[in-house]
Amino acid sequence: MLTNEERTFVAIKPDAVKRGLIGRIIRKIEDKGYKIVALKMLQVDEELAAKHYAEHVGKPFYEGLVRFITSGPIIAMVLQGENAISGIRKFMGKTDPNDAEVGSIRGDFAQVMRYNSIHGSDSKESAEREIGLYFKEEEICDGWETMLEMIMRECEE
Ligand code: D4T
Repeated sequence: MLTNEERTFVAIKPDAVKRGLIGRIIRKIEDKGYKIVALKMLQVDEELAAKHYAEHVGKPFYEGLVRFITSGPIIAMVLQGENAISGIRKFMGKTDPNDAEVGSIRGDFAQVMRYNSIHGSDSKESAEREIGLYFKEEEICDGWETMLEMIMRECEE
């Protein structure tokens, strides 16, 4: 059994969708072994964008951020795994792609802060809130076993 299994919300942003990076980003997530327990493509409208980015209302970049996130479809996902919230944040790299480590998603796939390809929840509270914004409980499918879960079940008492 994983000792600190967490669920987190991840979105592939419109820049990455339009650049044809969906498959490559999901490939990295699957290679790492995170369990994708929900996934859909959707167009974020202004109402959903305002809820998602409520913490940024009033900041100078807010209007541009909403314009961007509503500019095309996103891929919304729920991922599950050991320390998945902080793990995915590390995996994504810093918010500004110029500071993001090479090998991270933003480090490898993005150049400009606003158009930084991927979003991931930054805390347990954000994860719960964001999962609830994008998914109904019945859309989350975790009743199956990843290879890592199988290996651990076989090797642990
Ligand atoms: P998200 O929320 O998209 O995963 O990004 P982060 O958690 O890494 O960063 P954030 O919430 O501080 O910013 C949200 C979103 O706004 C864009 N942004 C941010 C921007 O366009 N200009 C800015 O000055 C900042 C700080 C990038 C990500």
